[in-house]
Amino acid sequence: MTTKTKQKINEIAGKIKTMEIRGALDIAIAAASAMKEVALESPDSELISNLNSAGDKLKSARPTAVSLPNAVNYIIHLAKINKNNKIKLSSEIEKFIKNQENSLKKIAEFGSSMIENNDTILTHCNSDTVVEILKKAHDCGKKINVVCTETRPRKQGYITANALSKHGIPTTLIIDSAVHLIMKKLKVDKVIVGADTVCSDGDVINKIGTSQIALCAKEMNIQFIVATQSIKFSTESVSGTIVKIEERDTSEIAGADELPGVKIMNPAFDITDSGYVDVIVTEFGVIPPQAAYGLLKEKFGWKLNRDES
Ligand code: RI2
Repeated sequence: MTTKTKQKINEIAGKIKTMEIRGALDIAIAAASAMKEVALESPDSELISNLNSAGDKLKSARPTAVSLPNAVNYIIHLAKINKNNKIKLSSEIEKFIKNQENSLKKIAEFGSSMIENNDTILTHCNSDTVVEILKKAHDCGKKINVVCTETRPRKQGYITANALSKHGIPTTLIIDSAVHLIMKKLKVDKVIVGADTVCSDGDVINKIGTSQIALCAKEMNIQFIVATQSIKFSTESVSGTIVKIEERDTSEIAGADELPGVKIMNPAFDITDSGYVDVIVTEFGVIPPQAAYGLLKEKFGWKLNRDES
């Protein structure tokens, strides 16, 4: 790998780590684009080893969103079957990236059709996928109100609230701990959240706080919807591998001298049991969480049937 490409990989991995590039889909697309550069500049004899080392660097940037290793592993798979044809390899990688972008539009179609006129919808963190659904529902003429959680400690809820408000959608921002109260007070009809990883048993890993919201929704009989591309389905979970929950730096919560002697924990994600998820909206349609394994088998057959990682 040339020094320039190495630097580029380090730069993208660094931006994913610091969350300058964030959101489970965006990190997958950024990694795939970086891998394409590596593929195009590598001599045939070094193609796979260069992609493996770039892929390892990118995958280590954030451990929880499985879209990242799935994208990297798929590019390596494509390189193995097109190793003597760079033009074909390049166009296959482009196709993969385009498919991810198109999947967002399909999910917006499926998801927005589930929204009814005058619905009040609560969302958590910032998911581009959820934002697309809500914008689409609004563009179709449905009157909706959206409640966004602040999403401590990084406050990604601000990004969601800004995007929706700029799009003309009535939006309310609340602190994370107000969810239970506001669900009752504003008569929330649906919760729609994104995902970082979907396990083969239908459990959903998403931004910390999601599982508490799911508990509240269950208690109040509010529909809990997850919107996600299939790239976030975890093939490893089929063989029982547990997804690692990212622990981020405690400085995101409090300064080193603020609470002397106090241990601070900063897990970035949590697991919502499939029993709390009503449906998962994917680019292939709306499925119950119990259908996650079937989708994995059908769409990731290349990964599950052969050892290509
Ligand atoms: P899209 C985000 O993770 C949130 O957990 C969000 O729900 C998820 O990625 C999916 O986002 P982070 O990068 O792919 O903020 O739908 O830690 O944009």
